[in-house]
Amino acid sequence: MALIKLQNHLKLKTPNTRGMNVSEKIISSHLKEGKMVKNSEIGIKIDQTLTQDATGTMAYLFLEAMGIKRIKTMSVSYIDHNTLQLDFMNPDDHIFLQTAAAKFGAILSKAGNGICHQVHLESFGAPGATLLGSDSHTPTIGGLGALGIGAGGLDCALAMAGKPYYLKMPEIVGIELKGNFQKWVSAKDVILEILRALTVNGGVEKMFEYFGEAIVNLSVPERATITNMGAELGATSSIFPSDISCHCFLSSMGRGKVYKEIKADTNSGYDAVYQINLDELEPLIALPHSPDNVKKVKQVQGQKIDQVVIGSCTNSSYRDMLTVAKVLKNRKTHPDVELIILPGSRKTLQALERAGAIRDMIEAGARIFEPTCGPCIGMGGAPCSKGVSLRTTNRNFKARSGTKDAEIFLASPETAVVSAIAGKITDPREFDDVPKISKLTRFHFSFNSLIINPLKNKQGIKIIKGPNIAALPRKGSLPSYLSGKVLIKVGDNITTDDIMPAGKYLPLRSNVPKYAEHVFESIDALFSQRALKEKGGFILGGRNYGQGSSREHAALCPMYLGVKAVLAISFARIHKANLINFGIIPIEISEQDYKKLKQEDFLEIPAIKKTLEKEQKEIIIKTDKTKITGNFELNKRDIKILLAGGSLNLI
Ligand code: MIC
Ligand code: SF4
Repeated sequence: MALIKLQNHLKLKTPNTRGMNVSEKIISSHLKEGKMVKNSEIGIKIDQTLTQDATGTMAYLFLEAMGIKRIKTMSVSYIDHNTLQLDFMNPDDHIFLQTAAAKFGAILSKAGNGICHQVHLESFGAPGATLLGSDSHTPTIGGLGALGIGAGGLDCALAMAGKPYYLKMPEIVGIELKGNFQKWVSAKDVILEILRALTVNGGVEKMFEYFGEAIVNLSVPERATITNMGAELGATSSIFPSDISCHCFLSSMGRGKVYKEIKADTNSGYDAVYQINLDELEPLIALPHSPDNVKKVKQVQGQKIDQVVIGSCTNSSYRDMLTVAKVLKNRKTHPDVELIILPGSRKTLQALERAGAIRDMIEAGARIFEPTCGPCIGMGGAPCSKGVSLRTTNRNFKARSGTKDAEIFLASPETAVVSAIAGKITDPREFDDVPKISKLTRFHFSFNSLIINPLKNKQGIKIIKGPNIAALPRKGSLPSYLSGKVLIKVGDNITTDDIMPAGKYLPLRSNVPKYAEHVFESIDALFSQRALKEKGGFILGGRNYGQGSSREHAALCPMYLGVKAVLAISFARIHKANLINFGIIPIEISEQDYKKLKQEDFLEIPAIKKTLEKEQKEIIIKTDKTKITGNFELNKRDIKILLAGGSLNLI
């Protein structure tokens, strides 16, 4: 066990006697509303936003519905999740995004330019800035000392319109890194160790800040691997200080000018502190079907694999790719293994090409895919039936790869490449010596025709909407009384992938009525038909309901089907905000009551409107046989939104 909790170490001293840590410095310099008191609501100014094609079409439709003329933030609209263009639907989304970016004044990163988080790190991120992204891995930017937060597209649209972003002031957890990595151990093993110890809901309402003697040796892309997968902990964000490493990285990208130092004051502290001794860390691996199902690689060594995928926003940097290429040089991938490699950005791809790394990969038998999300989101590269795929991605939820009965393991690029050669899961420490890789101090830049900057004059720009871009569905304000059946009862840690599958359905992201046909499809194929037949009803969930991605379709499509409230033991942060934004009431219930209720039960919530209007915390829910008490964890603003039937109605 490399991670330990430190008692009474650097704990927060009283606010007026201490300095600030990095998270507090950034939050306080952006604070618009509220006080930095743990768990109370704050509103912060957003400097930059990021959207991607799978969530971006909605964000821009919301901007249009709000009547916004020109956005107020530095915003980049990325096309990276779905670039396969199997028919008109996907390219129509791309054209919509390109024309909407031009109209509203956002930068467009076209299909093929790379994965949003990797490109943002390389080309747009700035230490000390706030970045709101309609993608749960937006905290990747924390590797550069910026505050990145994932949210739904509607919240991003509001930020683009210049509104503050509201969140609960998180608990700030310090993670001290000390010692040195053993050979073949890397950043991915750090975050897998944290996931092993703290689990997928261990970060809810928390922000993780890294410090300690070992961080000087970590480059920005290594730090970004760690902050990226803070999303898998359910954390609000994760961050490293901005120091010499950031300066080197920004200079190598030709952006040294945006560097500024941001370090924690020496008399600052954290709400809780953990320590990881890197000397004790071993290569780790997450087993199917959850990123926190972590074991030592040596415990599963020998497991035969069919596929290895190296890439995704977690591990697709030049550093990771070059390491992989060096290992592959003059070697061959195992004949029974398909090796797919996706560099994270076109810039990285170009640098690898110049370094001869792509040649080494190709000669070893790797398939090189375009820099996109691809197999990570089930958009191509699916494993065979019952296939075993070892990936450097960040999520291994069941069916996410596109193959329902496939088994996905998550590990570092080092473990992945060595296993691709061996044909089975292999502890890389049993391999030859670690290849030496030298840092690239300066990336070569050619004109990037895949980045389109907004024109100053937007006269004559028309947003083009193909037939797949459907109108936004709306709902009325909250009625005084709710009733209906429990349409489905699900267990703990239900992901937004379970609620709203992505993969082959990504082209339907701009078409809510069509996409809604697939709600809960992998758990219960008849859900959407039943919901429509019953004219809506309730969803019953366990703990951490809605973990994972930021996709607001997991709220928007159930809303379209008439879902009125979700009763769950607890909710994941982004999904809860999305439910509220679309007028679906999140109601917390006890574990005992959860056990009492079953699918098909008829529920009545007689006084819903009055109870919310009076800001009461509890509500009586009647069932056929009994009564249970539901709880609201809502603030005044949430209540206003719910009474109006969603954020758009309120605006
Ligand atoms: C994911 O990794 O699940 C996604 C696809 O990037 C999502 C966003 C989406 O569903 O479009 C995320 O992480 O928020
Ligand atoms: Fe794309 Fe996967 Fe990263 Fe989501 S987790 S942004 S799908 S690469």
